[in-house]
Amino acid sequence: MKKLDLLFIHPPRNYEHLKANLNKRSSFMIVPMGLVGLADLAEREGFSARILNYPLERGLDKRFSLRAYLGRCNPAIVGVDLHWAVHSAGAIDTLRFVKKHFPGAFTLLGGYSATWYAREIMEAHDFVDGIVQGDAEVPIVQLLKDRRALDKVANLIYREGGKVKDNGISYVAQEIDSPNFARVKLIEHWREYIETSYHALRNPFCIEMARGCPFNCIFCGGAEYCMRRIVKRDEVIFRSPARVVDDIKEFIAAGTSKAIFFGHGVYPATEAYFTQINKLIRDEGIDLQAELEAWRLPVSRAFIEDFARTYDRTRSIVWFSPRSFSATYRKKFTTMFGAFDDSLSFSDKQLYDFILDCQANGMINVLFWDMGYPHETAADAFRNYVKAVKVILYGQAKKKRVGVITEPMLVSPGCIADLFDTKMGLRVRDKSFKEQVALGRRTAMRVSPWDVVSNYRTTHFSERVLYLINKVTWFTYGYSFVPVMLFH
Ligand code: B12
Ligand code: SF4
Repeated sequence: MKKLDLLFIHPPRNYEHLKANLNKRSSFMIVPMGLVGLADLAEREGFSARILNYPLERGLDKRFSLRAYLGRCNPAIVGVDLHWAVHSAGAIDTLRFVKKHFPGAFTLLGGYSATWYAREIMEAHDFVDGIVQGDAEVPIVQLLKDRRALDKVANLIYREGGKVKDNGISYVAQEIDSPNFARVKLIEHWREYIETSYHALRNPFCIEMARGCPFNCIFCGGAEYCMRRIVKRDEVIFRSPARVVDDIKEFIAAGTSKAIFFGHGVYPATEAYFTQINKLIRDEGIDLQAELEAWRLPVSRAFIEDFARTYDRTRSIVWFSPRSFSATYRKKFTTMFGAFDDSLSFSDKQLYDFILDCQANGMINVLFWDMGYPHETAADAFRNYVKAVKVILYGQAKKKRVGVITEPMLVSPGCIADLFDTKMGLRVRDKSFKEQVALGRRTAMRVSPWDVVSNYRTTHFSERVLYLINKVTWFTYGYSFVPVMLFH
């Protein structure tokens, strides 16, 4: 049988609780968007490539056998994504299984979390042959072309003569126009993937637009400061608007969905970029529902109007994370950490203007509120909660579509809160890969509020208290979505 050159497997979060999570958001079945680009590049270089989404396959067929699938396609390289740390247990168990039954396959990991934990993983798990650290476009092609010259593969950490060798990170993508990130047909059961992501998980297909972020939100592993350390990226790069629209057109042409999620946010410096994309979408007459996150305020009224007239306004969503609705806490945070992280340095007026502009243009707003910020006291949390309730009640009285959500935070590996936790009044658990795997196995992590998980405490709130507040407040927020669904 002809060998498949490259098989990517998107792993489940864990195998222990997979059955309870199938077809739910907590199955974590979204595939890293870069993976489609890698499979596309491999094909264009003349190699055969597929993406298998394990949690999706199990959701479609409870008796799905990975062993039988691997037997059929006989892959030379099996790459498992460990982009999100929540997949630590599932990713490592998948590769262990692959090596056990198909010892001839080259077992590979990649993604942010695999990069952060690369040495620990290589030293503890001899069934992992290599990890591509950081961006993988050039390394994956090099690996496909010659597996006898591993020392020449950029960004690879691998084994030689029983020793771990690290080539270091020399490749950081400077252009991402050439890959095609929307060739969804490279994913097994791609139609079902798009439909399940959208309907069951509420996650429209994510469109790749950029690499990196210019901001330093303290809980984010993809912040500028962290990107420099983890993947050696020191500047944000963007795809050209025309290539973004090419991908959107290719995605729509697949015929399964007309909904997308923009993979980069809007903030003052990206308004012009999005405006160019919007114009191309209008010029092409593409009928599209879009979801966009505002990464910083203000977002100008002109931009919101432009966005609303480009996309299906009744179903498009503009997201924003105020983090705290309490202006008092925001000021406190900004005084302490604002020189570094300015995410809380907006005024109530900017927040309300933003919501009212989106509402005046008929769109839905979803606002994320986080719990357990540094030095947030019970009084801060109470003010935060009362203000959130006011926003909900105001929206309902005026028949506005504003939903408010909170979920407990998991500290991302290598983020600022992880690196400097004790200096910031936090105490983070699960810092090593071993602990991430154990955390992954411990809980079913069903959707809030039934099974919430956090991995840190603050000076004012224990993990237990964060957990309880989340359970209690969740119902208020759940209720905020009633008008979002009712008022059209
Ligand atoms: C857009 C985005 C999303 C989108 C879409 C993501 C998608 N389909 O890729 C949505 C909203 C769906 C999302 C969801 C989640 N996200 Co998110 N997301 C982002 C964001 C803002 C940008 C990601 C990005 O630009 N990627 C760039 C693309 C091109 O890279 P890529 O897909 O990773 O692929 C490249 C490499 O990583 C590598 N690679 C990836 N996989 C593999 C596998 C192999 C074998 C190889 C060789 C290489 C390789 O090669 C690719 C090409 O170079 C980042 C923040 C940031 N600034 O980065 C957070 C971020 C990545 N997300 C994060 C998290 C935690 C999540 C969730 C777990 C949140 C949750 N609790 O639900 C979920 C997971 C969903 C799931 N598995 O089902 C964290 C990850 C931290 C960590 N180390 O674990 C980040 C860093 C934000 C944060 N708060 O810290 N996310
Ligand atoms: S959370 Fe902050 S740092 Fe992370 S991607 Fe969003 S805006 Fe950038």
